[in-house]
Amino acid sequence: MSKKTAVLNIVGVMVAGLISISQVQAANHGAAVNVEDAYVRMPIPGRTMSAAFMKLENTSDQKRVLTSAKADWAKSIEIHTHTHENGVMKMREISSLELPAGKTVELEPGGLHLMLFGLHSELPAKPQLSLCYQDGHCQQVTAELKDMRK
Ligand SMILES: [Cu+2]
Repeated sequence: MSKKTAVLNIVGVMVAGLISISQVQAANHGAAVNVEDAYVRMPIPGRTMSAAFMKLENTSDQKRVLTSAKADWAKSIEIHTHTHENGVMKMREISSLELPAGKTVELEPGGLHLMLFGLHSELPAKPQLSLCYQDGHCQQVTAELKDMRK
């Protein structure tokens, strides 16, 4: 490879890098959902199931619909809600979660939550997860790992 070709290759890689960064920024901007206070509840020792909670603020003037979530430290993630049936509280999976324009939807213990299945035994201190919306946009979220027994 000549010196000139090598330089051109490097420039090519740099341009490709810049394009992918701007695509990520565009995707985040499109999402227009502010995520606050995101945390993953540390599972009970020996368990591989837990839940994640957060506040989702839709700052846009259009409703947004959360359809899925994924993380590389969990086998699968479901959107859950709680319902009361004859005085018994039950969890139920919902296929999507609507975020009305300009409103904040809270995922909190006893209510809406992200149910985490197949957790890795070592969870990162700041678990990252990806929230995906109906329009195909996905958003990276950094959560805290919280030990609720403390
Ligand atoms: Cu659940």
